[in-house]
Amino acid sequence: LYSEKMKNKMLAVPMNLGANKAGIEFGPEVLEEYYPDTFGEMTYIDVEKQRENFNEPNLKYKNTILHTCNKLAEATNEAVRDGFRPITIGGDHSIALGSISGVSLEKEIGVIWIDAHGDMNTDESTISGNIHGMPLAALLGAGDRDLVNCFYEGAKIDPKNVIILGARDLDVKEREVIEELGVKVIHYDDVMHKGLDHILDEIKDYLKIDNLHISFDVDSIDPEHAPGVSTPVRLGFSPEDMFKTFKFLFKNYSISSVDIVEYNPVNDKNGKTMDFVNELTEFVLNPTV
Ligand code: B3U
Ligand code: MN
Ligand code: MN
Repeated sequence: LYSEKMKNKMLAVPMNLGANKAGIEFGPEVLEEYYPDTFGEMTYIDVEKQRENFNEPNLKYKNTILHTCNKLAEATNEAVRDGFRPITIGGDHSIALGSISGVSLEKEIGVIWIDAHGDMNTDESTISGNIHGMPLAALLGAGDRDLVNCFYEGAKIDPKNVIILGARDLDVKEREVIEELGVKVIHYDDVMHKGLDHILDEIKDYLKIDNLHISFDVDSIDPEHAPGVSTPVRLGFSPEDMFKTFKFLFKNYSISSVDIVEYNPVNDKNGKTMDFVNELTEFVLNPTV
């Protein structure tokens, strides 16, 4: 086990404005109610509504999202300085802009972005205008300046230290941003064709960095097993494959920090997404490999 046993700091961010969809904001409180042993110790980062400029339809709710991400970045930064591993429970994926910015100020990190989507849009490439489709691009220095300069100025991570894993729904112009920045994408197609073991070897060969942040979007999982997300995409990882992937990551890297985002209890069926999120979080809190 490469990752030392670390104390965890659980942060909850009931954000739904990045997805512009109702339901995701209830994720943390539902998890806390049903699984108090896992989620009972979370510190909430409240979403305080800011005045918005609705002349920016390509950056919906930017001011409130940025305000929240700055507060979250303060919290993850303090956690890292105090020797904790920050675990951020969403909320939609826009909050990764904050969680990662707080950590990257303290240490150089790589990022594995496990997602059906790329979240590599900019305010120019986006179709939806939803900021949860943009955080990875902003962290790499692309797109709206205010997003790029969240918490501190400039890019937070280096494209050579980033992998998008499991993509199966990329926008056409988003693909151009990915190409321009040179970010490695392992499409879900590749996982199906090559097999997970081969893919994990490929990750190990590519990501030559000690400290790794895992940004996990629940919609990376097959909607059959995790329907409780805001934007389901057909196919995707089985829960077993994801546990195997997490074990591999904790074994081979020093995991600095983790996000678990986009769980939407409103779309869940029989609590199966909630149960999965609980199990995955239990593993993250107490990893055994
Ligand atoms: N790429 C689309 C869809 C999307 C991104 N992230 C999620 N959905 N969850 C967009 O809106 O940018
Ligand atoms: Mn995402
Ligand atoms: Mn997604």
